[in-house]
Amino acid sequence: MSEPTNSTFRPRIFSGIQPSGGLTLGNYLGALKRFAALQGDQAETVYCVVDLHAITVWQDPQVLLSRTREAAAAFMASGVDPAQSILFNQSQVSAHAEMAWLFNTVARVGWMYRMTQFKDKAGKNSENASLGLLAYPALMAADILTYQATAVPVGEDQKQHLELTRDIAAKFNHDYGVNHFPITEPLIEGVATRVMSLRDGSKKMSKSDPSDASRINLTDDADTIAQKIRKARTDADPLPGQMDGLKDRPEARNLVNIYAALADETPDQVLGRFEGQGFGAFKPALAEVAVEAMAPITRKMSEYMADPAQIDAVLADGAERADAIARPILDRTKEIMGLLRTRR
Ligand code: AQP
Repeated sequence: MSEPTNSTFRPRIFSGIQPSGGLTLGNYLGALKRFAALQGDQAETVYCVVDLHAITVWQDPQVLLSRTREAAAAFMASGVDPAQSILFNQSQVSAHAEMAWLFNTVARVGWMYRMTQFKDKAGKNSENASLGLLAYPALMAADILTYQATAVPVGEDQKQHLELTRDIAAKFNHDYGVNHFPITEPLIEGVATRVMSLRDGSKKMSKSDPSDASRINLTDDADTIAQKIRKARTDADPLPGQMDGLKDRPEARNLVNIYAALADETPDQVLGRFEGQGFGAFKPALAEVAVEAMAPITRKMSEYMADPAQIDAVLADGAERADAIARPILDRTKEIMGLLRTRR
């Protein structure tokens, strides 16, 4: 059996975001902004609010409902157009959960224990973590491969899970002697693939970080954004003319990267203008760029959130369209595995 190549498959992009908290600037720059930019290219785009992933850690049911709608609003406010892309929430398309079970039989337990996100999230008390948190990457592989997606735009933190998706696809293809799943390409591009916490340059900006000051939320108003940037941890040194000079200054590097990503410039272009200046000059300029970029998104999000019925209609339509792609691929997967199909 020759190795499958992605040219065997129709170009299709899949990605998702968990409604496990309010979305952040990290989600915007690492994911949402790029999701919007990939529309209308040659590939079909399928985007998902992954609520089944969110419940791998406890979620208040009422809060989860509203965060799911808020995440959908954030997709649309960031430029994901439901006419150009399929936008839905994961739990409405049962093929994801069914495929995840099939992949639980393909993936190996050792693969799951190696995942750094599991180690980080389960912490010292891993015996007490949900089984879902351990199996999370098999569901993520299912999200992607149920659409035979050929490419997945993600931030750097998801790279290891993407590699596991490729391992599952390759093992399935090998074990059953088929070319059924593509070996999905990760699209980890740009200067903001890993936006760091504003309080600690060694930690990723994350929606579930207990410190609200560590992140910029997509719902923060202009004053809050400016205040968080003003208080962001930095150092006392002036800025160099090039990124090489920021190797050992993670907080400074992070703020320059954020500026560059928001302004659609390279970090060296940004530093070219601020060389020799300190954060007293840089932070107000960054706040201005951030407010200018984020204010329209925050405004559109609250407009969408004012009409939850409209969001629900978009998600219902997206779920129908997603199901129409996913169902035949799932059925074929079951057939390949020898699961008897008698209902038509
Ligand atoms: N800090 C980040 N920088 C760049 N990209 C990021 N992403 C998340 N944080 C950053 C990207 O956003 C997409 C959706 O991620 P997710 O919501 O599925 O989960 P996550 O990666 O675990 O994000 P969080 O914010 O850290 O969520 P919690 O706190 O619930 O774990 C992915 O493409 C991710 O790479």
